Amino acid sequence: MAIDGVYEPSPVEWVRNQVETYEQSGGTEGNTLRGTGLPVIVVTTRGNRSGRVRKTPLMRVEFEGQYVLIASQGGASKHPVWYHNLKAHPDSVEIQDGPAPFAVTVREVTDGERAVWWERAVAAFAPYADYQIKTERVIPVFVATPSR
Ligand code: F42
Repeated sequence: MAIDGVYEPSPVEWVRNQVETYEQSGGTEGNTLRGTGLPVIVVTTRGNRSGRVRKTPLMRVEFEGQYVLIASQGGASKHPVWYHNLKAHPDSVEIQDGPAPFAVTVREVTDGERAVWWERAVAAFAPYADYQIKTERVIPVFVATPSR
């Protein structure tokens, strides 16, 4: 079921365009990170302050039906805003990985569980390791499980 509310596109043009292309093509276009050929998904969240619907492309890291979401933001010093959206509304989340979005529940993982998922993420997208070196924050890791 779609998340109710007003959709507020990203203020960043290339991110906004990627979401639009992905959605309009049913995931057949705009489905890789520019210049890499590596697959992306589109994650819908609810804004933790505005309550508006937000859409964020992230790398596709799937393992046995679950997805890992890495709040790396290129190794920036602050968490991306969507981190706070997921923490505030972990049950108002959808993933699009192909033609149609589906509902998921997310949880942040820590310690040993984080280490296992982090390794999977770096295997799929090696730059995550560089991003962790670049920043003093521990990059948050979420596991997203499809709702039944
Ligand atoms: N970012 C990652 O962190 N990890 C990835 O694996 C990743 C992959 C990726 C692949 C393709 C691609 O196109 C982009 C990719 N990105 C990846 C970048 C990602 O899509 C985001 O652009 C990036 O992580 C920054 O996320 P952000 O949520 O900080 O985005 C900012 C620019 C943004 O949209 N800000 C909005 C704004 O209007 O300024 C706010 C959006 C928002 O959610 N607001 C909240 C609300 O309530 O509505 C709260 C506002 C607040 O201040 O608390």
